[in-house]
Amino acid sequence: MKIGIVLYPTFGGSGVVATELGKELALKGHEVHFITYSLPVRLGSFKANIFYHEVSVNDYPLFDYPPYELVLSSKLVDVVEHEGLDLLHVHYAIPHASAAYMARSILKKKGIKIPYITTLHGTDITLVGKDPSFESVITFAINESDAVTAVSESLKQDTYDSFKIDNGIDVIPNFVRMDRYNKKKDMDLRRRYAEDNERIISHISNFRPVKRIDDILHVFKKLSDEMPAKLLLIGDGPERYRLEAKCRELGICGKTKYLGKLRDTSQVLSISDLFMLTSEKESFGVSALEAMASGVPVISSNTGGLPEVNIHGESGFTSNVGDVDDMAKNAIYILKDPKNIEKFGNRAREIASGFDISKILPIYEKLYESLI
Ligand code: GMT
Repeated sequence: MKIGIVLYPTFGGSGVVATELGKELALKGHEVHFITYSLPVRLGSFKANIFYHEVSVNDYPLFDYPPYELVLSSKLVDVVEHEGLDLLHVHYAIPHASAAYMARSILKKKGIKIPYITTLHGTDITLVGKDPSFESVITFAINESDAVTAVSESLKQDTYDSFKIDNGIDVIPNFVRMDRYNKKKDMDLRRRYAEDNERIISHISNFRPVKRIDDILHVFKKLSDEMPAKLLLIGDGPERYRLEAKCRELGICGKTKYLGKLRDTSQVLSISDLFMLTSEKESFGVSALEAMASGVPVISSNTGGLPEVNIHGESGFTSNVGDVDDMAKNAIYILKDPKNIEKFGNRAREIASGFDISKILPIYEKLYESLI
């Protein structure tokens, strides 16, 4: 099949999932065309069957707001027509679903039929989408989609609760490549960050307020009062300055390291003893799944789709949003006993293997085939 993938090319979860999906489809022999405004960060170097079409918006003095969605729609028309695509798969409803709707309508006038699939990722529904200034367009573009998928049962329900949707929604969970997360613990790397007797706790995100990283700092303060530990924060974003100030306030700066944005997180996960994700909202939590695939137990909030990934009492523990006492209690329980780290870690990897790409890719392929 010839598949057009529209995505945000950044470190955000939806972009990562869309890029990894495209790479896997290409490996299986499909022709994949990424259509977005810059090279997707996870795309890496040249790969067979993969093509990239850049959407660049010219800046005219008249425009206070350059019309990205219109330029994207025109680009979709162009690529579908000239590359002979079979379908468009758009990740993140805003503005990709409405751009795909526009492109499909234009192409219909030209006698070309192109279905579009919209994959909902989370904030396009739970945060941004709920903004009344987007609502009617989102509802329309979702309802018009030839197929709609959501990355968790929880997100599917949120979508039905928040919008007037009369279209079906298939849940196709996010995935992981297990073989990429089976790295052996590199002791030299580990010793760069921690002494042998210290536990390593890690977190990966885009440092937005919805991640509630303050809670991680509070939990870390409590657990590091009880045992030697280091906290590794991977990623970057708007909360960074405030978090650094918070670290100073809590007196944990010497034990906290900011590693910045990493393209490949498998190494740092391989040296972690515990992963934390304490979000206010989280439709799925790909970073938690990647930690689990690395055999790392997870302490998370129980919001959104997180309990569908991090199974309470098995791969780690889930707590109510903001309940830092409960999170700290659970983290200490796991970290105090190396046997617990191993037991929860092994189960985490086992659960993650249920989300291996080999299980999820055929579901997408089947959906594509049903539409073309
Ligand atoms: O989590 C973010 O802030 C990024 C966001 C995105 O849109 O890229 O991630 C969302 O999509 C990911 C991939 O499906 C999910 O794993 C994340 O849980 C989801 N984020 C939220 O729901 C907050």
